[in-house]
Amino acid sequence: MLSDDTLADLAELIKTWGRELGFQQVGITDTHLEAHEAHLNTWLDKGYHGEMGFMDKHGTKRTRPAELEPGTQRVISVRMDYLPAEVESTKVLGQPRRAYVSRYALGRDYHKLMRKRLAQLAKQIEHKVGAFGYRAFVDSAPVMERALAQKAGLGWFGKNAMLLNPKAGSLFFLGELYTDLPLPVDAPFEEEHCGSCNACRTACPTGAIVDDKVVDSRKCISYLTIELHGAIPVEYRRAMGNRIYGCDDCQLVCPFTRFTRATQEDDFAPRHDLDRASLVRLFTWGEEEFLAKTAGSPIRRIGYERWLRNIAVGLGNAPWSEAVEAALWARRAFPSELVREHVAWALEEQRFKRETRIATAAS
Ligand code: B12
Ligand code: SF4
Ligand code: SF4
Repeated sequence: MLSDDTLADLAELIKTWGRELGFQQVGITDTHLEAHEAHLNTWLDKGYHGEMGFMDKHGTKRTRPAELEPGTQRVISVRMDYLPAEVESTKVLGQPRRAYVSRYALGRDYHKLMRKRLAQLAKQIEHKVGAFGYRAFVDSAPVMERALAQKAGLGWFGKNAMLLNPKAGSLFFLGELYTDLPLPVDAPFEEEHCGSCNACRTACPTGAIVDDKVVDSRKCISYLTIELHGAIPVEYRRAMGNRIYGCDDCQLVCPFTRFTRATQEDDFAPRHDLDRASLVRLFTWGEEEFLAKTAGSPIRRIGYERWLRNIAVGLGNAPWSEAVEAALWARRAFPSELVREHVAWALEEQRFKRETRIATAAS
């Protein structure tokens, strides 16, 4: 049994070690998530999780940490900034011939990197107090990451549902170490700084923020481009613009995003010009090239078929050009029906723009 003084000293050390390991903030909380359990159930009952079966298949494990990892008494919550310093500006969003890849997905996958750091943190704790129970999580298990982070004092829930910190915005990942050590807890982050601002809700291209802090995934471009396996509903295709993997709009317009600090992780630096590449160039990648260039990247999980599906939508939304039409034509007989259908839609959009151009020039 560790004394209260030892646990208090350990909590301080954990925060120091966490920062040394590259986490910008570390907080500690208990496992009580009753209010969030009710909120999550309402969200699921409304079907806002869409096809993400993993969100409702674990019963109460998601909201009761000790059911997921027996013996858990506390959660150490961490956050890590991900915006690369050397990134082409987000003006790419306004350049419809280029592809917009969400800023979190430009470099190496964060899951492994953060879990490894959390494991290092656990080893340091073990070195100090001996064997103890723990398990590390980053986005991969039934864990209420934002709720735990808010309770651990890392930030508040913005109207865009993001966990926001007044000094750092929201462009950071969350991770956790569940532990059986009865560490002293931090004060939750109670203040909400959104005030009368509504910029994220107004800016969302598909109206996915259906209420303050509530996102209907089925309308969210992040879900449509990453989680959805089948066809992207036609009603959202134009609104997707050139966003081919994820979406950052509700964060980019947020006044707190100006406080974002560049990541310290070289691994998050953009690979293969993903922060500036043209849609046509990415659409010409063959499957082997796709697999080689997305090795170790979060993009890989959507696979080649959905990669082409997403870019086809972007090409349909691009201004007309011979190069765009030619790239689409080259894939019109692609073996996958999913890809063919999106290519056909995009060709129709391009044809319409070409004919409108000709008609305008003639009048
Ligand atoms: C499912 C999921 C999605 C879904 C649904 C998103 C959503 N808003 O629920 C989709 C695919 C749409 C998505 C998109 C994105 N995601 Co996501 N996603 C998750 C995941 C796996 C679960 C989230 C979840 O539990 N949702 C259910 C809702 C109900 O819970 P919640 O989002 O935590 O919402 C809290 C608030 O709504 C608040 N709240 C609001 N109203 C009320 C009312 C009451 C009464 C109470 C008590 C609470 C409350 O409490 C909720 C918790 O209870 C987490 C990882 C994890 N395991 O937690 C990552 C996570 C939330 N995603 C993340 C990211 C980065 C994104 C994207 C930015 C990616 C991108 N650029 O494309 C977008 C942002 C979209 C957005 N505005 O939310 C990060 C967020 C980091 C941060 N700073 O907040 C996480 C934490 C992953 C990680 N480890 O870093 N995501
Ligand atoms: S990520 Fe994009 S589509 Fe999803 S809620 Fe935010 S702005 Fe809307
Ligand atoms: S854009 Fe405004 S309302 Fe939305 S999360 Fe940021 S501060 Fe809050």
